[in-house]
Amino acid sequence: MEYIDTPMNVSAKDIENYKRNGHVRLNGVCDGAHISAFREQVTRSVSTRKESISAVPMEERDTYGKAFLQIMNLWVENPELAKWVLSKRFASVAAQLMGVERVRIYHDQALFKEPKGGITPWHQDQHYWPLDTDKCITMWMPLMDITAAMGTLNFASGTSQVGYLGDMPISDDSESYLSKMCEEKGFEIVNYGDMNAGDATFHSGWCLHGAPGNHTNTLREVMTIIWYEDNARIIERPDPQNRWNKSRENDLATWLPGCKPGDLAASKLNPVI
Ligand SMILES: O=C(O)CCC(=O)C(=O)O
Repeated sequence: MEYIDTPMNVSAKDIENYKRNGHVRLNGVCDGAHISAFREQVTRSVSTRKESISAVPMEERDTYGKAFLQIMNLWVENPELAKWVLSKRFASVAAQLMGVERVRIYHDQALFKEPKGGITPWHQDQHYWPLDTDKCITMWMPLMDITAAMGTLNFASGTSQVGYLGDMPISDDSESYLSKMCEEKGFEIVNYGDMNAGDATFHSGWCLHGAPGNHTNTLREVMTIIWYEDNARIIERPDPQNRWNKSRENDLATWLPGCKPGDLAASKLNPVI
């Protein structure tokens, strides 16, 4: 079997840590012999997209614009990259951490933090996702060796078990409100520091996280992939828990085309792995 379709075994201790903290770091998820091929396909796809160049000077952008270049769902345009994004190796790690048999892909995104790029404000990813399950996970993988000074993620341990912390899209407001909340509630903040290309952190949809700015002159090249458990549904409408917001509506139209509230979350963009 090809390397990328050979499942990777995750230890019971790493699974336990993920369950407890909502995040975990695993080294060598893509090994040194293969990461350059993955990086080549990502950078090839990124270079074809207009979002990969910002003509606006850093100091004139808002906080979100300073945080990173965000280039989404690259796999659909590049069959060579699709082999990586839809690979069983990466998906097997996601499935083991969440304790499920099969996952579906939600979307991928390259997150390139530019030299002197700004902070990534504290946020919860699941604020944006219309998925009626807590079993959602992101793999965050540097495509090059990176130092903490380039902006490795900060995680607030245990927030994944608390769930929804407020209607907070990524913004200056989410940064100030959620950092104050972390202090008050005493959530431990973990940053895994320098990482080699192909190491990865995994965090759950409700795990509060952010990142410092990129204090170096080097572009931080990171690829992310998001999966959720197979058989998950889209939140009903009206929702007794009142979970609908504008971001979830946009995500439903973009990443689950043709699906409606209450349906299985299973559009043509979400193959099972
Ligand atoms: O790369 C970053 O700075 C932020 C990443 C992030 O928020 C995510 O992958 O969910």
